[in-house]
Amino acid sequence: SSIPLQHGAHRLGKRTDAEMQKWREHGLGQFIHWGVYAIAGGHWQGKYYPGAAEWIRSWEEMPKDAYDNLYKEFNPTDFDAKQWAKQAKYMGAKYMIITTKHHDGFCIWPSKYTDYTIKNTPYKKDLLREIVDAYDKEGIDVYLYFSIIDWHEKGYRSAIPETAEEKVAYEEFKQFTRNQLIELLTDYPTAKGLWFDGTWDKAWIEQVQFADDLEKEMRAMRPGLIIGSRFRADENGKRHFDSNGDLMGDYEQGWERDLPNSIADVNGNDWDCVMTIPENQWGYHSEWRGYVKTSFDLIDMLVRSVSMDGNFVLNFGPDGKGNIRPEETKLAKEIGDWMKINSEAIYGCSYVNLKKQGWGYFTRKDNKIYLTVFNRPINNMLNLEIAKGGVKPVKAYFLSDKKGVDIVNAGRNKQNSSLYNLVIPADFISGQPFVIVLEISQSDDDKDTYQ
Ligand code: H79
Repeated sequence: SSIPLQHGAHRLGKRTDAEMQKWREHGLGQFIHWGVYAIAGGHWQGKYYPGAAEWIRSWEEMPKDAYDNLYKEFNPTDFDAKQWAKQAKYMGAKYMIITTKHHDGFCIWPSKYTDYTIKNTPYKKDLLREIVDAYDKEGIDVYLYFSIIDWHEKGYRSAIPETAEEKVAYEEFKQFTRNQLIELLTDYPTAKGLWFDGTWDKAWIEQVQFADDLEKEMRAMRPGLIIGSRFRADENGKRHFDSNGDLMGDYEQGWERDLPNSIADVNGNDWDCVMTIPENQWGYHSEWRGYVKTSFDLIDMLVRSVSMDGNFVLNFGPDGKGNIRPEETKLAKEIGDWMKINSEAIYGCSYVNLKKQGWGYFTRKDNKIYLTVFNRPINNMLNLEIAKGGVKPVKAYFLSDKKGVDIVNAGRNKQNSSLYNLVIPADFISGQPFVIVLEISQSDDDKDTYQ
């Protein structure tokens, strides 16, 4: 049963247009968090801030006034957009998301609606323009991250405005927000979509009609524009999914530093996972503490995302001078090295309805199923179980060198599924997760049933 909603989902089911299909096929993306918080690098006057570096302004030890003047020192003389884009290209990213404005309100483009922008730093030049141009040139689609929270803008409120004066100020803030979004879409016409954040404030959740109108306005301005589920709430304050449980926006945007456990968790929707390299640092923090993910971990998350029909977006936090830190450069290289050999199992691939196996993940494109092996069984046998009436294995081989892999037919089980073992040659050695391609045809059988 469904209740009538004025401001719920505008569409049921996935988008079917070419722009969204392209997004869906990306598989791997890059996130970049860059702003004046990169100057502080998670420290103030030598003191370590244990939170996420881009949140340092909210720290009690951080004088707000000092933070709001950091921009006067923002001069990223080492910044080279072409180099960033080349690195992302090598890693295998097909799209990137750049923070145009984080919660602190600092704009990396020269917005004409505030003075708190790159234009008034010693650097002066439009960072967003350089980034968009460089990534466009590499053929990497650009998406604009935009925070609705804006700690710098005077009319901004987190709580619902109460006084008449506050209400007027908040109305101005809403217009300011709209102006900036229209400005971004007008001035950066190649950007493919918007990635919203900071939309959980009570004040914003209440702006149901305004946000819905604004979303429609942005979409009308730019046919094909892609916006996730984090922009607006429905009239009952429901976010991401409306009061009927239907996804609002083009893809589910709730997987932040988290992955679905199984395909059941994503309900047939498009989704992205945005992931940090340390546990929770997006902007540059000069002192990473705690566990730092390895390229093995990240490739696992990438393949796992694609195996459940999602995109995996890995975050980078360049420093205040514009350098991507060596740890991140190394990981980008390692992921890129892996992608050089194995990206066929990623791009354009989707979920396969086969029983999950412990050795790794299935992905599929056309008549090829890719088995990406992370946990090689001691007996070198990869188990495969295909339900009755399912696809039929034709041949198997390594993606890297096309060397054949034997398929042993292992009969049927109680549920009448066909069982197979793919046999990894004992002398095959790999220091990396590896991919076996299984070519399939549609089943013609169901004759040789379980006896
Ligand atoms: O930009 C990165 C983070 O800075 C930002 N999103 C990523 C992409 C982010 N901001 N906050 N969070 C992530 C965590 C959110 C915490 C919340 Fe809450 C808990 C939001 C609502 C409940 C903290 C407590 C903020 C408001 C109340």
